Amino acid sequence: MIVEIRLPEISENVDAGDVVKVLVGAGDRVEVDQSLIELETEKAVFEVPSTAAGVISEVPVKPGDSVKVGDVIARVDTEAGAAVTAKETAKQPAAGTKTAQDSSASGGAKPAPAARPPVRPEPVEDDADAGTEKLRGAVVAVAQEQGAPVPASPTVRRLARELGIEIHRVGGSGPGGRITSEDVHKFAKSIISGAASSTSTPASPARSLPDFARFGEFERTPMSKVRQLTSHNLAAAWNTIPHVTQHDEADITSLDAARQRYAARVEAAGGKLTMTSILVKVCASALKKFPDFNASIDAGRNEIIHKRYVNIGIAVDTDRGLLVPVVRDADRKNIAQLSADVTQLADKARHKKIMPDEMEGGNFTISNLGGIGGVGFTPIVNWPEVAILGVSRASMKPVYVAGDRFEPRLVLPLSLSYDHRLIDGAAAARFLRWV
Ligand code: CAO
Repeated sequence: MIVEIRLPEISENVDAGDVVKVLVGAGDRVEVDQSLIELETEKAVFEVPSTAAGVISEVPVKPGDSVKVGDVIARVDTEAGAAVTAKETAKQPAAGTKTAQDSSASGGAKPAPAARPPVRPEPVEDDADAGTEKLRGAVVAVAQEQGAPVPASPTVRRLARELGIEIHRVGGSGPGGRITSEDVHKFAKSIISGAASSTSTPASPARSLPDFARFGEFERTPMSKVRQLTSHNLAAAWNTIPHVTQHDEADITSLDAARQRYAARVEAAGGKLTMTSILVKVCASALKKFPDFNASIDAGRNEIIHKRYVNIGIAVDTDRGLLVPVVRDADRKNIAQLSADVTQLADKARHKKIMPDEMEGGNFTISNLGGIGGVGFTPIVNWPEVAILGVSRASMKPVYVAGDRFEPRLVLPLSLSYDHRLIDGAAAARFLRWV
């Protein structure tokens, strides 16, 4: 039986992407969950897994192709291999089975999300819809991590774009702060009447560039979608959040000795005991003690959202750029579990195995550049979070202890950037002293 693997729903506002790489070819044997293609959307780059096992009979896409939700990205012959463990959904109809999606596709229209569940050709062990949901939540999450998300439908976003309005600036009056067309129109009127400025905070102001050819040779390279989004979101965060960075130092001499003492034990549990994982533990406690750091601002409603869970994002340097996977429930895990989480998440991020939903829902971020070097930096708050801890390289320093004595101590530089709308300088200094 030939099973068509279609691009699952990705997220509310993302319905297409570009194929970056094709990871399988005709004749390859694939298992369920094995990656088929690498896809780049405007939110993230990730691998799309197979939902059926068997032998690839055809891959109708190639790098550079634009694919839409519902498009076939591979055909798998589930009978060509011995053990077949297909887990199919309406999105992968059995041969000869017509689904609502087929009909709409043959009519040239975009498959409607509503067509998702109706046909299950075979009993399923696992739920591929769950995978779809995972992917969908995930990409939304990446957007959130990177500062993009506003609750608005594509139509409302389009309207805002057409009117030249930065949608982040529009307050939502709908349920849960959702932005309606009326909100956008009201905002447009307030601009006309002078009550608000138009596009506000352009992420990348379109200033004309000099003619570089006058000065020497150069080449132009297209920005990847992830880089475009990172650029947009960091600029948006920088332009909308009043940032202050508090610097401090921590004497980690005894802590580092303990780290080395327990390293082997933690390694046996599957993780690497590093300053990052120790800081996740410390910051999880700090976030419980200082709840304003575990919060978000809902500017449209003049409310502060205090979260009762503690999820901490870890900035990971990858060859695709900066990714921020999230350690969940960091306050409920011991140091060995946290070390395993950090090791696994960083590894997945570097090897393109991280799913978008593993990068969503962070409340606070740690960015450790100490493995590379440096004495301090000013990280940008990862909206909608309100604080981020930058960590630089620990070094031996002469520290004054008592009398006329100085001792060589291992000192770790810490830089806490925070959203001054919610956090006052004194609170930041206390938080960092506590850490
Ligand atoms: N001071 C001194 N040494 C440090 C250190 C610090 N602050 N942090 C890490 N190190 C050391 C580690 O102990 C390790 O040493 P050994 O190899 O001798 O064991 C080495 O540097 C490499 O550490 P690591 O990178 O393997 O592990 P980690 O848990 O400390 O860091 C991660 C994990 C994912 C945070 C890191 O690899 C990374 O990607 N950092 C870059 C983050 C980034 O790009 N931030 C900028 C974002 S913009 O704000």
